[in-house]
Amino acid sequence: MPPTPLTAELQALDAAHYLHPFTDHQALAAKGARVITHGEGIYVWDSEGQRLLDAMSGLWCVNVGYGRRELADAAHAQMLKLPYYNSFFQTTHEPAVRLAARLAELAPPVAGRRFEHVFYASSGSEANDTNLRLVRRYWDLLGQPQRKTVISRHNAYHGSTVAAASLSGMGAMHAQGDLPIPGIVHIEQPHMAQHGQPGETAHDFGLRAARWLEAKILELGPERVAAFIGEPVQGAGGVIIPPDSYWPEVQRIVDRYGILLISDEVICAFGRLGHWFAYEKFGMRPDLVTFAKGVTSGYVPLGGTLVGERVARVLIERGGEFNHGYTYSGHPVACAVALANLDLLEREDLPGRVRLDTGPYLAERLATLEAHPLVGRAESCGLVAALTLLRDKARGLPFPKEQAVGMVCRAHCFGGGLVMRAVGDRMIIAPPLITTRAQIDEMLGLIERALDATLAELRAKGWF
Ligand code: PXG
Repeated sequence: MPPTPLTAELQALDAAHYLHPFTDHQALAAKGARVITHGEGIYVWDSEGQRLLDAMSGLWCVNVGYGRRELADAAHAQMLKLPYYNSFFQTTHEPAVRLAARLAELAPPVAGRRFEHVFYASSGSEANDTNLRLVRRYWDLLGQPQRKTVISRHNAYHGSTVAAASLSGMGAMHAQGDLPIPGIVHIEQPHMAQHGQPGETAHDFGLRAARWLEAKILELGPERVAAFIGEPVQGAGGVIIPPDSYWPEVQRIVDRYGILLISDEVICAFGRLGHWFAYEKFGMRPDLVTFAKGVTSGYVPLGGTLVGERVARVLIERGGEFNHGYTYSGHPVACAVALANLDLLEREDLPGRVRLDTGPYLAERLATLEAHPLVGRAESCGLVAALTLLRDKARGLPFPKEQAVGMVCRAHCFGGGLVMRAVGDRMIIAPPLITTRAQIDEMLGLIERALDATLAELRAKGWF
């Protein structure tokens, strides 16, 4: 069927004028982008009238689901009252202040100390740029300016600005633009399927992976290392869930060498893993916590950093002016929407629901998919999950890369009314936190159908 006139018009204008993020523009123009028109609950609709169950919460962010009037009302009221004002020149405004105080209250204390301060940005990338500035400023103020290097991990995702892309461990990003910038180095990720040894337990692998950090610190010289940054669970890298032993051992190592720890919780915070903040779940004691996405459920852009007292005290008491900030730091509309969003998360106890009910239920249901001929492993943590597609489960053999089997499966997901993401051959979901058990069943049904269709296609091609 030819597309509707609206679809055709928007696709033509899109191809003519809109450079999409992370997109092969020529290939997309030839195909035509799917036009999403509206959303409600855990579903979105496209301009051809197809309903899609959005198992990716937009881009890991629509935690409270689509169509929440409370968030629209908060934005509307704030826009009429004070749509914009800055906090650069000794002024402030109520939404930014209230949100900072609210986040300070929500964030669990580490080692008996609360996170008392917040620095605002408008995205996760900007917040991680702020983090790089903050950690270097911190060590300068302590008279250790040689402590500049930040250690990150291969296959990490920390954003797409020059600093954030450098902190990220994505080779394809680094290859475009001469990255990483100096002073950012990477160690291997705690990905057992990739780096585990035969017979090694998950516990032992977690310890060994954490000790790659210690080896790197010793190689660089501890006096040159400013911070270590990591996502508690890697998201964009394919939902890499570290063994329980990993973060406590990382914590021991950063403590031993006095290095700052940055927990990048852009995906993991605000209930995604069943907690307000993921550092609580993993036994981390971070100095800085990056947030974005779920803080507003993506309704408006907002990001920032929770700044622990270790850094905040030095910055405040010794720092004088910190020459850093954004026009939209603490944007009043974004902060007002965040406050309304936190109200919803709290009122509906979405973190608790994920931790005690829907997270365990999803894990239980996903485990049944391990019986499917294509699914090697099903892994989940709260409401993020990954299914690894394998050519030969018994021998743990992957498909050849050039067959792009994840993309084959992804196409069947979309065709069947399900948004699921492919990272290589790992099929990823991160559904809205309002997803009910019945909707998890519905989602699993759609996943199973997509897997069956993928299997049929692979068999027809002689690839399975
Ligand atoms: N840190 C983490 C852990 C993220 O997941 C960012 C920082 C950057 O946030 P901004 O707001 O600048 O995009 C992210 C973003 C994907 C995908 O393909 C993931 C993200 C962004 C775009 C695509 O999974 N995460």
